[in-house]
Amino acid sequence: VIPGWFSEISPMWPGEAHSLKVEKILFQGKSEYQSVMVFQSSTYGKVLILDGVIQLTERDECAYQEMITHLPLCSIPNPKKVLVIGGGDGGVLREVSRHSSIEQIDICEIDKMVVDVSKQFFPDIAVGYEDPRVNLHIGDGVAFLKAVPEGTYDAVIVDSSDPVGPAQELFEKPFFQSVANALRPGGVVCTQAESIWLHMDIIEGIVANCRQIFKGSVNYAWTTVPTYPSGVIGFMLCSTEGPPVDFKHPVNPIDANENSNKCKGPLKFYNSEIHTAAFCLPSFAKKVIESK
Ligand code: AAT
Repeated sequence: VIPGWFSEISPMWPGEAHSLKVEKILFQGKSEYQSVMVFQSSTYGKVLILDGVIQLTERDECAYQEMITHLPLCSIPNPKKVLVIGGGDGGVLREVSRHSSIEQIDICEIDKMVVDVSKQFFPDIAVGYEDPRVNLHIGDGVAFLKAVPEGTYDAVIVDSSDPVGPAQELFEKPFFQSVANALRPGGVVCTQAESIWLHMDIIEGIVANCRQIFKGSVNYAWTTVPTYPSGVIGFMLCSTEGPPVDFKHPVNPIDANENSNKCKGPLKFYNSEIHTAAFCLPSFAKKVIESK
């Protein structure tokens, strides 16, 4: 541990730890579920940490929040009802709200402290809560989904932390089954699905479960996020049986200018070219994911 630096040390990425220089610690707290910290870094803006793991930085959050949101929502025509699991910071809400077809945005975040801390320290991210279409539920995403009537949502976005701690069940088969039930025929899900450099074993398990549960398409995409472990993170994108979804060719493109306004600012990362490119996999990952 280097004095004055934050190092992200975890058994989930043994033998390596990305570090950021700390200018000032702004918040430290302990919720019912996890430890919560916010600090000002020298080069990535403010940083949100849960249980010692980086959830977002102001500088690179766009690469994650825009991709986890627009990969699913630009892949289907006219999305109207969306559910976000996790994502208490509000960044995914900010991105969902760029889509004018959306009528209802439900979010289920387990930890109210994440919501409060985001509103206090990350106004450009928590701006997502200002959209009147948003309904916030504080609770466990697993329980919330079990109670959702069949066929409710066009899209479910699972912006979850890593599978140790409160998010563990969000990576398990029964959870994916509840997601499938909550979606309309031809509805889509996009879940945080870890790094091809670090977690091929976890990804293999997710892909195997999803191929059994989602009878439409099952795809893996990825993006670069410099402050996430190994600098990349992936997404599992699946559709339920029904109108076919070709994730690689977005049918509902989002116009960067049309969707920028004073509060939200323009898209910084996502465009239709990077959408299609995100599904190209390195050979080692392609081999494992396509064989499942
Ligand atoms: N958008 C920032 C990135 C995140 S946040 C993940 C969120 O999921 C956290 O706010 C956490 O409190 C919430 N969460 C965890 N478990 C549950 C649950 N069971 N139900 C609802 N919400 C939950 C993800 C960062 C990825 C980090 C990669 N190393």
